[in-house]
Amino acid sequence: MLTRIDHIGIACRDLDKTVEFYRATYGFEVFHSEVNEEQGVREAMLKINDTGDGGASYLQLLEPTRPDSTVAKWLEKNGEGVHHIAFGTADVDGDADAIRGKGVRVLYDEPRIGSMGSRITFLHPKDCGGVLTELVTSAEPGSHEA
Ligand code: CMX
Ligand code: CO
Repeated sequence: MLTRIDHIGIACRDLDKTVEFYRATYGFEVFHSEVNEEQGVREAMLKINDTGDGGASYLQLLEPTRPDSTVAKWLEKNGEGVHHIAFGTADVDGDADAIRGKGVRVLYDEPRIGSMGSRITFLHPKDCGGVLTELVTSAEPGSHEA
């Protein structure tokens, strides 16, 4: 069951500059940052609020690490802006299977590793009204370095 907005992914060309915009404009601080080479991104997670399911909602600021990455290609075509939304669930495997059964393309056979040791998969934007949609199950507390 999808129980929260886990994050909104925002593509940018300059992560440090974008982090500074969110800090100076809204007062949001970086909760966690990392490089995910598989996804081709350098990212910062800004925590906005806790959620009723024990998780939290974040902004995920994304800068490409290489020109052939999905985010680099997207930036070239669209410029900076909202890249995807992510729903949180305790069971990404079960929810991805259920959604696949409804005829929506799930991009990965098995979930991959996302922010903070989470397990993630994506739904094809063309099957979701033009919205690239991610499903996330957070890592167990304590199983990663924040
Ligand atoms: N939102 C909405 N539509 C999108 C999109 C996005 N983020 N990215 C691509 N599309 C649309 C394109 O506009 C294009 O539509 P048209 O044919 O009408 O022009 C179509 O999808 C195909 O786009 P493309 O540019 O040819 O891109 P690809 O098919 O090579 O890749 C996708 C699209 C969704 C398969 C790819 O972006 C992907 O695998 N995404 C999942 C991984 C990811 O985004 N990782 C970065 C974030 C990591 C994280 O969140 O942790
Ligand atoms: Co994401």
